[in-house]
Amino acid sequence: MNQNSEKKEKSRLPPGQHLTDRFPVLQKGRIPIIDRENYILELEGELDKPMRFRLKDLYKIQDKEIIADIHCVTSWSKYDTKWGGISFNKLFDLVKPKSTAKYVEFLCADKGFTTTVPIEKLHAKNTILALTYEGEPISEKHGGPVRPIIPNLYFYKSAKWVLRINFLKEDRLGYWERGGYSNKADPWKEQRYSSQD
Ligand SMILES: Nc1nc2c(c(=O)[nH]1)N[C@H]1C(S)=C(S)[C@@H](COP(=O)(O)O)O[C@H]1N2
Ligand SMILES: [Mo]
Repeated sequence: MNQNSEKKEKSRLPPGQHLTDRFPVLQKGRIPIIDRENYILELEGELDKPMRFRLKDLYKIQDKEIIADIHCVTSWSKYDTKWGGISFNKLFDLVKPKSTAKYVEFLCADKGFTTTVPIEKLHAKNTILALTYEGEPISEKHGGPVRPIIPNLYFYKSAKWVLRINFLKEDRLGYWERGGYSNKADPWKEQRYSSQD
């Protein structure tokens, strides 16, 4: 590796992170098992057209694949993870967020887990509502059947096992955020703890 490419590799890793080839599994409690046949995703809150989707209907509207580096606040990063699913722009075309929709809250099957992001974070072009990982339906342990992938923020914002997406006027702290982690969660600014917000 010449000096230039070494420098490039380094700048790809946010401050305080180290690279792993594994794919660690992290959640607050047990892995919930979701019945994919009867799964329903609800989009509600500040929307002109609140909607419910069955899993097979979500598969029909897939429009995007991303290859993303992911960064966990516990300091591991993994390069080039490949996810497929639905761009949030496409979802927004369907449910039509009102101008009052400023934040998006994800509510999950492991009861009590929530996380919220400002709506504009979901417009980033490397951000999707994911259904597949490396070409296969997302496994149970990695949050299947449905999870957002938001690589620009620490990975705790990429909620696993999402059942409801609630569009909010005001921000609302999530599970790890109430527990002392940053609500901003930008790995490049190393926003790890709520004391930094
Ligand atoms: N529903 C739910 N989503 C969650 C969590 C959780 O506890 N529950 N943990 C978060 C954290 S801290 C991380 S690092 C990633 C881990 O995702 P992975 O297990 O696919 O690596 O999921 C995030 N999403
Ligand atoms: Mo994490």
